[in-house]
Formats: sequence, C-alpha cells, structure tokens
Amino acid sequence: MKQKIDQLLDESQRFQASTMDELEQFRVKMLGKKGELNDLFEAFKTVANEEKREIGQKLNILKTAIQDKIDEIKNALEITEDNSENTDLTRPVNDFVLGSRHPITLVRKEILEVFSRMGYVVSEGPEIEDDWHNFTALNFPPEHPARDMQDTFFVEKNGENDIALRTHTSSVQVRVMETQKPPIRAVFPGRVYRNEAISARAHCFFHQVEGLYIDKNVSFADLRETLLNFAKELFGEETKIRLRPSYFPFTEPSAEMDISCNLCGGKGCTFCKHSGWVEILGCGMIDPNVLKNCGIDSAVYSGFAFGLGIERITNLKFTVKDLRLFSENDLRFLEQFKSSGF
Ligand code: 2NM
Repeated sequence: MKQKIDQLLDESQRFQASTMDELEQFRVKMLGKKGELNDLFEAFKTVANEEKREIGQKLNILKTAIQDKIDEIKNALEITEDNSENTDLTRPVNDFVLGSRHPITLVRKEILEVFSRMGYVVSEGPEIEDDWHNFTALNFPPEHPARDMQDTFFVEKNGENDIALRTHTSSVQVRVMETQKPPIRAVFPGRVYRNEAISARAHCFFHQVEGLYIDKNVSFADLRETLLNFAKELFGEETKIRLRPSYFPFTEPSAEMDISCNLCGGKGCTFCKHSGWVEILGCGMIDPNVLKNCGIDSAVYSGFAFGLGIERITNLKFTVKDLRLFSENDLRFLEQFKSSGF
C-alpha cells in the first residue's frame, strides 16, 4: 500500500495538462468517487493498527499534493485561456466618453501661459472681500457708483467695513502690493461678480485676468509693448493694437485697448461693427495714490496694470454669441471644445 501511495504521489507530481479536459480526467481518476484515493481510503480500513498512523499521514500528504497540483494547473490554464481562446482581439475597445475642458478654462490657461513666458507669476485670492481691498485702496471715491447696491453684491452692509463679492480681481492685487516688495510681476485670474441683469451680453458673474508690473522706471511704453506681445501671442503675429484714452479710478493715465478684428483681418465685418477693431482690455499706469495706499513709495516705483474679461476673449477666439452659454452647462455647447483640449 505504501508503494502504491508513493507511486501515485510521483505520478501526480509529474502530471501536466494542456487543456481543462485533460485536467478533469486526472481529477476524476484521482479524486473521483471511483478514483484512486477512494480505493486507498477503503483499503486503509484494513490496515494493521500499528501501521495506521504512518499510512494515514502518507495518504493525507498524497491527497493534498493532488489537490494542489489540480489548482496550480487550473490557474495556469485559466490565464492562458483568457488571453487566447476566449478573447477576440479584433473586438473594438470600449467606447470611453471623454469629457472636455470648459472654454473659459482653456482660454484662461492660454492667457496665463503667455504671461508666464514673460516672467509673470500667478496669484489668486478670496472672492468675498472687504471694502478696503475692493474699493478704497484702489482709489474709488466714497460716492463712486460701483459702491452702489445696483452694481455690487453685498454680503454685509455695515457702513465703514462693508463685505461684498469682489467686483474685479484688483482686490487681490492690493493684497499682493501690501505684502510684497517691488519688482512685482503677476497676473490674477478669477471669478468676479457684478449686479447686472442677465442677458446675452451681460452676466452677474464672469472671469477676469488682471495683471500688474511694478518696478523702477516702468513706463507707458513698457505697457504698450507688453500688451502688443500679448495680443500677438493670443491672436497671431499679424495682430495690431490700438490704445484709446479712457478712465479708471486706479490708473492714470488709463486706456482701452483694441485689437485688429481677427475675423475680417481689419477690413470690417458685422463683428467689429465695420470698424476693423475690437476692444479686448483696459489698462493704465497705476495711480500713485494706489501705490501709496498699499505701502509702495510712488517716488521710487511706478507700474502698469491691465484687466480683461476671459469671456470676451473666448467670444473672439470661438465666436460665441451668447454669454449665458458659459454657465448653462449644456453639453451640446461644451462638447464642441473637445478638440481644443489640453
Ligand atoms: C483694469 C483696467 C485698468 C487695474 C489696476 C489695478 C491696480 F490694482 F494695480 F490698481 N489692478 N487692475 C486695472 C487697470 C484693471 O481692468 C479693466
């Protein structure tokens, strides 16, 4: 009997199978109802008492060895079968539904990249602001209309220290000027809020990128050259710019910048109202009062600042006709920006 056990142990250790059928035959032969092991256990009953212990152990070892062998081959076969017979390698892959970046995100990134290449850092700040950072430090007189309920969403109205949703990201610029020493070169992207009736051309929130450059001897020529480079990078080398005098409380002098219409190449179309020019941003030399309010010596330092609406630039780049599309999350709109992704 010992001999039989050793022989079966040897046989099962050497056993190999290349198909599940072969393996199943082996299993039936060894472990099946009429299999070798059952025969042995049957014979075990008649084994002399003094041998029971030794033969019993041997039998158990054999049984475990056979079961392990079967499991091992079964696992190996399952893996190779998965990879070959049951897999149709010509089957199309799963059709993943890819999302897309929001157009505002795409254009925001493009704008920030242009300024990064010119050495500007990116800075962000809170959307809920106090009166000082949003208005007073920026040279807004106490009676300025922007401070009115009609134009600004107030969170708390308590006289001296109103709390409001920021109406521009200039509030972040104040925070940076208050805490950093020139030279400062930074851009400030973010969402801003204005109390406007929602229409195709206006919304109660939109997105800005503002920028700031403060150092010794910064001139209006530096401003012009920087913004010309920006316009060319964003809209193409052939783009021209035009600066028109304007007014902002925080800059003096102030200007509005137009670019040559990139739809008609300056010839005149309905988009540029046949002028050949479209407005894209406001800018100016930072008012010495603002520098002073932020603790920067205006006798030593000067600087320029600019601000633009990302929605406006996005309209120009993608000819979006209705501002409301940007905040409705209509997939039919958003899916059109798939190929513009990054
Ligand atoms: C604009 C237009 C012109 C501006 C000015 C400043 C600051 F903080 F330096 F005074 N920040 N942003 C600025 C100037 C913004 O947006 C149309």
